Amino acid sequence: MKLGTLAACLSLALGASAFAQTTTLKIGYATTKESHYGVGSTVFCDEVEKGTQGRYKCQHFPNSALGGEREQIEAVQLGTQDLVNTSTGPVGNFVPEVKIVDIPFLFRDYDHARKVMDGPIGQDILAKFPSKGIIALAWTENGFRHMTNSKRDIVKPSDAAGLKMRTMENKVHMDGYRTFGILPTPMAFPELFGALQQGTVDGQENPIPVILSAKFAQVQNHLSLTAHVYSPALLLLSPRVWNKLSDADKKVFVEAARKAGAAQRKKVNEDENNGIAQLEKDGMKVIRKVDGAAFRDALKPAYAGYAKEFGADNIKKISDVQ
Ligand code: EAX
Repeated sequence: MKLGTLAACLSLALGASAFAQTTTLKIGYATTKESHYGVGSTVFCDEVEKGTQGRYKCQHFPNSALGGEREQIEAVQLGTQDLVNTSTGPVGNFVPEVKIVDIPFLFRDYDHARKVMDGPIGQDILAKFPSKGIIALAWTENGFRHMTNSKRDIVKPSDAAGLKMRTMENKVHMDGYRTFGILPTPMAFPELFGALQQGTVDGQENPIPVILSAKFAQVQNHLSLTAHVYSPALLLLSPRVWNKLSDADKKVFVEAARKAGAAQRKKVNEDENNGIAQLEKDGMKVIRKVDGAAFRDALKPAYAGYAKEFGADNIKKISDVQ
């Protein structure tokens, strides 16, 4: 064997191992590593590491360590952060096509919501991201949102009326919640616990997995299972990373994100099934029988606005999914 050939063989053999670089990706999310976001993110990272033979791995930044969701999305867009597993809360400000899935009482239940996200409507929304400088790998999940507060039981909208409630920085939510009589106060999630503790706001609304992992029972004693809006989530990747991936690696990332979404949804289910009893033990009074019809009824004026903004036919297309 000629020396040159030998060298070529050697570098080929070594190229896959010793000379292969490991890229560490920064992934951020709002809640703990044990929470639904942590579970989904861990599955994503494990699958990517396995599927790229260790060429890519992650460093986790749970508990909003890299900032609020809006800041993290901006960082992903800029490329200073690689990944964020985020609710859609602030996403509509970046990709307006997302806003339609933030409409209150749009989804009947988890089956309906997941079917829409996984079907053509949800997948078409994911396809809108690249033109805004963000890669949406897959839908994950935050869950149906419920109201908590420190003042009183909420059974119907008139009970919620006058309460100062922290909302996400999301106009679709705020427009809807105003019809319940709530005074919406938009705020980034990292500031929320302190605001509840200090009484800057009376209440907030979030899915059970967030209420649990953020330990809101320490600062809120009323929980109403209003399920007034589905809160989808997304695994977003910086184009700076995406554009460097081979086609095979791109497939690995997308497949890993789908598995992450499935695992995250499973954790949401578990928390919905077991978490409410836990919150009761932690001292919350739970209102299970909420007057859903009254909330839907109150929302009607907001729906007129939604129909104007998003098209009544587009909303109907989502409601009609069986
Ligand atoms: O994504 O901001 C919120 O209330 C979100 O639901 C939470 O941070 C998880």
